[in-house]
Amino acid sequence: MAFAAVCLIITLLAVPSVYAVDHIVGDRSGWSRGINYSQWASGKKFAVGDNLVFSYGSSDSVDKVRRSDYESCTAGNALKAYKGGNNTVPLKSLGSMYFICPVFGHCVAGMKLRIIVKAFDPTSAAAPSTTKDSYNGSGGFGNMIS
Ligand SMILES: [Cu+2]
Repeated sequence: MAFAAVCLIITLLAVPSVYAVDHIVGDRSGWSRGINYSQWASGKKFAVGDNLVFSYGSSDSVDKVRRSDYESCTAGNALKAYKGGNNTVPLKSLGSMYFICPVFGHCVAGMKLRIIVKAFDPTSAAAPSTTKDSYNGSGGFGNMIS
């Protein structure tokens, strides 16, 4: 009984790391001008334990900033500055995070990103709907479990 409880706890603790996601900012386009990062972020779920991965060229960088600096594209007050072309930013806490490229003119050209980090949700992460859907057309197995 106690052993089963320990196993359950270990499983629950292990789940978030298994499903932690590396979000490649901009996907194949990376961190660059002319991309709508609001649109990129809008279809995604950002959870505590995930990472943001910024990939960019030598003329760019990444600043984590306050909301007001994100909205006004004001560089120079970075909460944290990332350089080098490849940065992994762990999402450690709930709430909004704001990033801009501090190079003059780049933020207004689109290099600004806001994400909202939410609590890890095992039901959404562990049950990709496409897997479930694929059973539905093959003999009603999907109907039995739903
Ligand atoms: Cu830039």
